[in-house]
Amino acid sequence: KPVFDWTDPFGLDGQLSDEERMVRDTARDYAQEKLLPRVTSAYLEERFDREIMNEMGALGLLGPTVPAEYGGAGLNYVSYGLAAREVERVDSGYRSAMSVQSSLVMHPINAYGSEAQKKKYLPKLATGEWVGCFGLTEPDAGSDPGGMRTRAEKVADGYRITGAKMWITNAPIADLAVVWAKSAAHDNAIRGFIVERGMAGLSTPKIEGKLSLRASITGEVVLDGVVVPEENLLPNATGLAGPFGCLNRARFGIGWGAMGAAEACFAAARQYTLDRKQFGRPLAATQLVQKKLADMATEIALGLQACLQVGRLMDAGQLPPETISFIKRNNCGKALDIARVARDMHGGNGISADFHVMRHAVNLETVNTYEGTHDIHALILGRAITGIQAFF
Ligand code: TGC
Ligand code: FAD
Repeated sequence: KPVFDWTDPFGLDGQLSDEERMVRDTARDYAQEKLLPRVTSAYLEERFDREIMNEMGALGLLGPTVPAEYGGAGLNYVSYGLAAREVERVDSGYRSAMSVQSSLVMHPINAYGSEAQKKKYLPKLATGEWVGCFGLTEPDAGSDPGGMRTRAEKVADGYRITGAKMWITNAPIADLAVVWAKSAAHDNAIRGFIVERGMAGLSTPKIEGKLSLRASITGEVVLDGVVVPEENLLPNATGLAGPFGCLNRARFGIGWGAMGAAEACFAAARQYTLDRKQFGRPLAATQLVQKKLADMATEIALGLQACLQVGRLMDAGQLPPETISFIKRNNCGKALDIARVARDMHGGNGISADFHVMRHAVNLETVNTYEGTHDIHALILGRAITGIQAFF
């Protein structure tokens, strides 16, 4: 008789290829052995350890879908999602660092860049020798990036960029930024530019005092008339479809990653309530606790199965972008609910950093917000379902 496995009720493992399992196991071993031991101090001290980028690079976790000729691992998107799940099982901030580098920096250079740009930047980004960031959001343009104010004007041999980007993951430690700006020389269309550290007029101040995602470094990207050479314009992306093409991939990884955080909280709540006795018996022997565990297991199993199907469609080139909103929205929202309930099930211990669940819960507040908020993805789906846009 088949045996129920609470860690994998739908047999996800059996639906993966040998290569996908190997990627997952490599990412899991790394995350558990190298990331988990340092996450609590990093979180409490609001610190991102720069060498993590080199460690991830050495394992092929940066730009895993980028072709090998540019330093990537040439893997499929299901493998990328499985790696995101394992890293976020430890901390959403570490997955953030990985997904920004992979989907928001390496992907646009690979998909929209010139041959010279690919050769110059991708190998160094793949090893983690260089760190990149992605500047789309501005102080007055978050959910509505089309309202951005950052401008590029044509000057001799290049473009002068003026504006400010806000809430940018990795910005303070980045060697380069992929910056999106309205370009006067291209009918005010949004274009992507590669801005390098050291260019005059560029600064990337750190945003201090975050109460969420504290093991990830976040900053501004201030562009005070930065002149970039013509060869730093991404030649093959015009309009919002450029940045959205990157967001599709990052949102896909977040769908998987949020489930990793949820799995960590579910496993912790299960073990805690089995071990903890009140009223003379384990908390797990109560009906209320068992219902909570059953709800968590259900949402995680459904969420992961959806991720796998979305990944299979993506790898087959048959995925409408709107479908990604299902897993970005639902998995982030459900992971946040699961983390909050897991925190509650730990009682007073639940607020201690030692038990990890509250860190996951407050991290997931950000994950539920960035890359399109929960409600923005509802509106993307609402538009796709009705044909009527309700953003304004
Ligand atoms: P809309 O009229 O819908 O579209 C404008 C153009 O873009 C195309 N497009 C897409 N292309 C590819 N993939 C998609 N998902 C696309 N969605 C739209 C569209 O076809 C059109 O192309 P064209 O050629 O006709 O011009 O644009 P809108 O202004 O009405 O957009 C509305 C909305 C709400 C969907 C959009 O603005 C949105 O998604 N807002 C959320 C913003 C967001 O997600 N920001 C993320 C910033 S990056 C970040 O958070 C990184 S955190 C990373 C980490 O640390 O892990
Ligand atoms: P707003 O757009 O002002 O939204 C505020 C609220 O209003 C939300 O609840 C939203 O759902 C709601 N709302 C907005 N419009 C509507 C509407 N039409 N109808 C109904 N409700 C609406 N951005 C980058 O470009 N690069 C990064 O690397 C990056 N990293 C980030 C890291 C962190 C830690 C954080 C917190 C953010 C990051 N972001 C990044 C920015 C992120 O993408 C934005 O915060 C997000 O898109 C929301 O924009 P906003 O904060 O301006 O909120």
